Order: sequence, then C-alpha cells, then structure tokens
Amino acid sequence: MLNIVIFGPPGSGKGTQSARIAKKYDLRHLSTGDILREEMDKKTSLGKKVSEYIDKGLLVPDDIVLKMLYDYAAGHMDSPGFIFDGFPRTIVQAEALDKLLNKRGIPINIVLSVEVEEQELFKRIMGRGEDSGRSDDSEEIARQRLDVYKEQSMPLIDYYKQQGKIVTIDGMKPVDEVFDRICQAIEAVKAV
Ligand code: B4P
Repeated sequence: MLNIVIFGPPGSGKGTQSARIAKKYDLRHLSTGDILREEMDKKTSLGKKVSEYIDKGLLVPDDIVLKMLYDYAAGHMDSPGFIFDGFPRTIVQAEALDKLLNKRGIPINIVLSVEVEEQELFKRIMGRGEDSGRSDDSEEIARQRLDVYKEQSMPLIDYYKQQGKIVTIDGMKPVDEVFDRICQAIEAVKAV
C-alpha cells in the first residue's frame, strides 16, 4: 500500500499533479476540493452549506470534511493506495487521518510539499478563473485563501517534518518537470 499526501498553497498544482500520480501509481485520488465542488454543483444541502465557506475563501469546518473522509474511506479501503489531495488542511484533520490509517497499519509514506512563489500562485489562479467557473478563483478570494493557508495549513509542515515524511518539491517548474521530481521522491520511498 502506498499512501501519499500532496500539500501546498492554493493554485500550487496539487490537483494537476495528483491526477498524474494516481494514474502512474494506480492510486485512488481523494480530492476534498473536488468532492466539495461536486456537492455545490448538485446543490445538495451539504453543497449549500459548504459554499458559504468556499465562496469566502475559508476552510470548510473540520467536522464536515472528516465525515466526508470517513464515508469515502469506508467504501474504498480495498484500494492499492491513496493520493490525498488538499487533505489534510488543518492539524485536526492530519491527526484524524493518521489515526484512521495507523489503526489499519497503512500509514502515510510521504508528504509532497509543493512550493510556489506568491505572485505565481495569483497568476495561475487568475488564469484558471477565466474558464473554471469556480466561485473562489477571484483575486480577492485567492488572497483570503492564501492567508488561511498560512494560518491554518502551514503548521502541517512542522507536523509532518517531525514524522520525517516531508519532501519539498519546487512547483515553479513546468508541469512535466514537477512530475518527474515527484516521481523520483516516490520511487525513493518505495525502495525503502
Ligand atoms: P482545492 O480544490 O484543493 O483547490 P486549490 O488548492 O486551488 O488547487 P490546486 O493546488 O490543486 O491547484 P491546480 O492543480 O488546480 O480547494 C478549494 C477549496 O475547497 C479550499 O479553498 C477550501 O475552501 C475547500 N477545501 C478543500 N479541501 C478542504 C479541507 N481538507 N478542509 C477544509 N476545506 C477544504 O492548479 C492551479 C492552476 O495552475 C491550474 O490552472 C493549472 O493548470 C496551473 N498549473 C498547475 N501546475 C502548474 C505548473 N507547474 N506551471 C504552470 N501552471 C501550472
């Protein structure tokens, strides 16, 4: 079993790289952002509730995201492994994920921390906003999301550093180069 977390600020390319990683290593791609947007598109009661947070650039509360994780995990535990994309985003979420996986003896193997300069993040998010139709791809909301990332998600770097699982990835490079570097890091951990 191979369990990977991909971590980084909004627009760092987590979703882009996760799709490639899932395909190459035959992993289940769990993107909390995608699941939440699907609920919003379907206008379910959960979707309406989470849009109040996402539209403002805030994180969806932990209890909602964790329930989603448990529901998803319950149906997919027979997978050869997971790529967790955009999850965890808080220490509470990270602790819950560790508990869930460690209990089953299938811990996280590696955390890919994708680093991109702030100016480039805005450029990418604005670029994506031109055709994504995403309610959170405006400059003002992107700024808010970045503040939230610094405050609530960046502490995860130390959390995973203490576990010796963080590998830093230069996300400023073109998509293919970023992917090559990620594959090197994954191969190294698989060889252990
Ligand atoms: P996400 O869906 O995770 O959105 P993201 O962080 O903006 O995307 P990502 O980093 O994947 O960027 P992408 O590959 O698309 O979250 C959205 C919202 O959902 C959050 O703000 C939050 O409210 C909520 N949420 C999600 N998970 C949550 C959780 N666990 N807890 C609480 N709330 C949660 O790349 C961006 C753009 O850059 C694309 O256009 C892409 O083509 C381009 N790009 C990518 N790599 C590039 C490269 N190397 N060079 C040039 N361009 C590149």
